[in-house]
Amino acid sequence: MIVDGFYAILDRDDEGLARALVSVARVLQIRLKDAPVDELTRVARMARRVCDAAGVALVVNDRVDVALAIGADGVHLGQTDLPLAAARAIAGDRLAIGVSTHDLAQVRAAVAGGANYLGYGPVFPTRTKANPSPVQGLDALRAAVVAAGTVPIVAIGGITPAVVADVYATGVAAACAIGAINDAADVGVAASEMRRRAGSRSRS
Ligand code: TZP
Ligand code: MG
Repeated sequence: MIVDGFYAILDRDDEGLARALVSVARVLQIRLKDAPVDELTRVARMARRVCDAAGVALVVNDRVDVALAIGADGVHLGQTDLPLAAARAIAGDRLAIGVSTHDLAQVRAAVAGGANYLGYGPVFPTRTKANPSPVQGLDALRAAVVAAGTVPIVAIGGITPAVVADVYATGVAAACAIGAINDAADVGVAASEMRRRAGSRSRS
């Protein structure tokens, strides 16, 4: 799975939103924090269909079992989810494994543990995540890119069309936004605006 450009997160059971997101993203993560696992599985199958039609990679948040069951390309793990080594023991090379990181020690540990890509943030203040880690800023993001070496970093947290070019300028492989698109009055318009401001880094 190649992590590059714009990385979108589907945070609800909404096929229209999924279609808007895959029109700009190269990777779509499904992240339903409050859904029971049967609902996550059902919505992930919908997302799989939408991603296949668009040629976009699909990542499941939190659940290695669901990711394997629905034929996802990857799984995304936080610092308190199944540890990376345990996930790798289950998934082998069938899934790319992404790990959320919030400081340089976590970046180094995830790289040493063989993560395929890293999330890093929150780069800016966010209202989307409950109990977010401290805001990192662009300088810390740049340092994380250096520390990660060849492992791609996805920047997350408070990213809007207005700052997405500054985020790419740090050297990250990808940028991710939830609220700036998903919570917009018109998600199609918001996705187009993100595409315009992300320039060549979005799907064209
Ligand atoms: N991890 C760090 S910040 C964040 C996650 C899942 C939420 C990002 O959402 P938004 O709306 O793009 O700030
Ligand atoms: Mg998690």
